[in-house]
Amino acid sequence: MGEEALKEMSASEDTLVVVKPDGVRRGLVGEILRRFESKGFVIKKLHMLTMSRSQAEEFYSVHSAKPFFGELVSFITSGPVVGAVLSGRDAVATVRRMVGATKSWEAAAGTIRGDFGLGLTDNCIHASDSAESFTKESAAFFGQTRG
Ligand code: 3AN
Repeated sequence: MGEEALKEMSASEDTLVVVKPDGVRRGLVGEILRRFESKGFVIKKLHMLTMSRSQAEEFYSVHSAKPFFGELVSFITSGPVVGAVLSGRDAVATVRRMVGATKSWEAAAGTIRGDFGLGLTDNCIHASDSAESFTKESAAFFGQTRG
């Protein structure tokens, strides 16, 4: 295998996105996943579920000391969500750029948050911010599900 091909392989990583309850309620699951597939990411896992309170607390544990933690947990448990493990080049950073800024009203046009909402807690989608967060969050999200 050539040096370029090896470099290409090592640049591939996994990240987790979760379409939040507002995104699911508004029928945006297909549009959001389409953007990632069109970009070239491969969906390695896909699962719809409604998080329990304890699952949400584990999922958002890095934010447990934040003043908005309660709001975050209430919102993410308010309805079904769709989680996907996406695999591809520089996935964590590239997916975060496609997701856009946390405050949807400030997010750039062309990003998911920039195109589909005005919310803060209800900002359509969550995406892991590091490889370490991906490991923790996907364990919390997928738990014992197979595959
Ligand atoms: P991001 O999702 O862009 O990584 P974080 O990690 O800063 O944003 O925050 C996690 C989630 O917490 C956000 N997606 C958003 O839903 C919520 N959040 C962030 N800041 C606030 C805030 N000041 N008030 C309420 N919710 C917030």
